[in-house]
Amino acid sequence: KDVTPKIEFYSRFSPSPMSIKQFLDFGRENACEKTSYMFLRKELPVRLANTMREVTLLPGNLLSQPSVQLVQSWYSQSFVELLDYENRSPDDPRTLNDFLDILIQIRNRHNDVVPTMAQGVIEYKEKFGFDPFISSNVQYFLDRFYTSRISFRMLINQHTLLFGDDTNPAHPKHIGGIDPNCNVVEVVRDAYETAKMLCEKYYMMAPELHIKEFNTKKPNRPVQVVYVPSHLFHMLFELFKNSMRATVELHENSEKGLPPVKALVTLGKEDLSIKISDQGGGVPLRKIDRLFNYMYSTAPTPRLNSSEAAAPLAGFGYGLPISRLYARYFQGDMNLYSLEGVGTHAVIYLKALSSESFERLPVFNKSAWRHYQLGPEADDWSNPSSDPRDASTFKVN
Ligand code: W6P
Repeated sequence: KDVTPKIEFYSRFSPSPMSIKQFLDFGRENACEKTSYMFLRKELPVRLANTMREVTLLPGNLLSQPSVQLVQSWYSQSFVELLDYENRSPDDPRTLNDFLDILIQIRNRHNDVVPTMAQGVIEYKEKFGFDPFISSNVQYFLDRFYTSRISFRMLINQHTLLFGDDTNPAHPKHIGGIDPNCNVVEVVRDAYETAKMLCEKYYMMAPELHIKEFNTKKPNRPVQVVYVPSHLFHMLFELFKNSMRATVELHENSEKGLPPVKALVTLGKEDLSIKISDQGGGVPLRKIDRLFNYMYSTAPTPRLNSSEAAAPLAGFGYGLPISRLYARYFQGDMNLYSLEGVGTHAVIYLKALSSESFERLPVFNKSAWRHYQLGPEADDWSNPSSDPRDASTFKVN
């Protein structure tokens, strides 16, 4: 059955962003499974269709790679399965149960989307090499594609956690995946300890952690936020792995031991900020963008040293770019400030208020379409190797 007209139909709707506050309010006040069902049976196909239309704009040579085709087939299958519910009444008791099952099935089908797309990029690079136009398109596309995936899983997780059988016994106060009183320092410690175990396993040592906390709203109270702890953990774990690796590799033979990794957690009126600082020697500014570049950081090509690439603590896969997407997903951000020769500060910004943390979602429209035609921004700055093209022209002989 050809579902192209349905994809076209649903892709004409823009996704409806939810705020964390809305997720919370909906989950708390006698959460209604029928309402959730009615919302999702439309919203999930809308988000899938927006993404599926955008996939087709990828360069043909990338789109045709087997891994990318496989991912596309997962999206089609899930889209078709959701269409089943277009006309199924929420009052039929089987509908809600079937819907729950199908959501779990869809979530599992999409578990390996990230490594499979990465494989597609590797396949492309092996055949066609690194191309700045393609890289810019891939960057634009994957940022949007993975953001859409994060949002899709957020919606599915809320529904299955709120209405599935498994009421989370470890976290009875959580509303689905959201902790209304997420203690940030606790997540920082947890992510640090997890990274530390990996670090010790491979290097037999790990830097210590020093934490400071400033709550300018309620001094002397721990910094809390309404947030998805698993997202915060994901970002912090990635940053700690990077900081630890840099620290150990620079200092492992030093007599003074390892300089600690430092965490600073601050809460202001608008922003909740988390800074992770290391003294791992830093990264020159010229190379910082690469840490967030999918095409650059995926492939075997830029990996100079295969023993380095094999180190599981390495990070430097898709960890950093995807961590930044998690931060941006609810209107935050993540930046790296490196001082070459000394070390790196990584800062995560989150919205302090749950009413301001709306989902930031890609929309498939004319403006998105234009990005794929344009490619990297036209070079309207001087090129040091050719400007002035020939100074001798201006010489007076
Ligand atoms: C480094 C490189 C890096 C990336 C991300 C976070 C921290 C660090 N430290 O040296």
